[in-house]
Amino acid sequence: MSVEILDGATIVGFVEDEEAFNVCVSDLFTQLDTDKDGLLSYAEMLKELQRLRVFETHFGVDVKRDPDELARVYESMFVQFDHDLNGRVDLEEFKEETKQIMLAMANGLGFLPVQMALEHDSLLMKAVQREYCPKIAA
Ligand SMILES: [Ca+2]
Ligand SMILES: [Ca+2]
Repeated sequence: MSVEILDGATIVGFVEDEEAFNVCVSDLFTQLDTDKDGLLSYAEMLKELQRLRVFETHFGVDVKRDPDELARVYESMFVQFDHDLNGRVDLEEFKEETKQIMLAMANGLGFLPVQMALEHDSLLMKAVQREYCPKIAA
């Protein structure tokens, strides 16, 4: 974890740089796909869903602590990714939904830069690094 300065424009710039974004998302997908079958199950997605939810809590969107309710939150997030509802998230679904989520984050952030603790392998960290180290995108 490290604390970085982030604003909406940084995220939008990252998402709109299709090549860099695709590489980063594919990379994350491969990392999450622990059994290497090319699809993400709910269990495989859980780590990423928890990470996304941390972001939501950061903005006070929801603060639920009841474990049953949390499980429902994660399940509904998973269904959001699983566009064809076959119980697995493929790379296309993952890319599409990640893009939507990141754009929604960018909207939430607006133009005001905020300080945020980011995990090193998270997409948001990649968005930040890309801005400061253009070599990563190349
Ligand atoms: Ca898998
Ligand atoms: Ca699916």
